[in-house]
Amino acid sequence: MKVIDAEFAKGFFRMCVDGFYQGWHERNGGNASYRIKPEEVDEVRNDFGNINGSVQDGEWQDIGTTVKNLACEFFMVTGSGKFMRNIELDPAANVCILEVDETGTKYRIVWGLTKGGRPTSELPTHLMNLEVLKNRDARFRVVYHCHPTNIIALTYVLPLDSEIFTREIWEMATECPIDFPEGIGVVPWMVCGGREIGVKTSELMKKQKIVIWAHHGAFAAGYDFDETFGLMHTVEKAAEVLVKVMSINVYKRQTIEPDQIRQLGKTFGVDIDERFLYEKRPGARIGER
Ligand code: 2HA
Ligand code: ZN
Repeated sequence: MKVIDAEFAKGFFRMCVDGFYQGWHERNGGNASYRIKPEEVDEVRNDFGNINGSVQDGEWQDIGTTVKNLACEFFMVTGSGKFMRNIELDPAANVCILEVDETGTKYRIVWGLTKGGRPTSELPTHLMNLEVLKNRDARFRVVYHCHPTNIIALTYVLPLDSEIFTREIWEMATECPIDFPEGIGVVPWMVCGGREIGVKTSELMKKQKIVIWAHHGAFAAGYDFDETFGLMHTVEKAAEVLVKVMSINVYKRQTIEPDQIRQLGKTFGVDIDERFLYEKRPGARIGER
């Protein structure tokens, strides 16, 4: 089967393009990765190395970090400098499949990037996240990074504190504590595109599946494309509500209270992390404890 006809590839392309239409991928902003299942690799293996007559040289390159637990696995990832918008028009030119070698330090491109290029600049972060997530629960396969406006806006006005961010976002939509009961991770501003920010992000991905990069964007992880995109969409929607609430007033007249969040946990059978259910002092403004 051709890669572009495979269900996993179609799901990957759709997630990227849907993000563009949400306004989360200006220019070449954002990137995505998917740890391909062995049976899916088998389905498309005969399409590797030859796209429209353009044969990838398949040279091994340094990842820039070590991901031993991903050795010999295959990944679909977006290309560095490529625009998500163009994935709709020509997926094979903007996305690639790469293979990680048996040491977990090198990769080679086996499909895609037909007009040249390299995998996303955030490859170290993607692979380190996928490794941590695989160790946590092998069903995790998708990591998605985008630049959602309201989430980014909040990183200028809320303390860069995971507990406060989570709590304020949770209060903005009933589904939030149910969808991400482990809360939101927050990384302070750092230079992107390297190993250091990847280490920091993957540390948080040991427990959480949504991590915000201050003044930059967010990373979401999930078992499949719908779950991952849906998680990002849910957090960004709640962030939009919070931006509107904060635009009207610095206080809330009423909100979803900690005991009500606990009730949600019981009703829906999810383990809500008590860390985020701190008592606020009377008269606290939004973003204060
Ligand atoms: O340009 O979003 O974080 C791609 C990015 C880098
Ligand atoms: Zn980015």
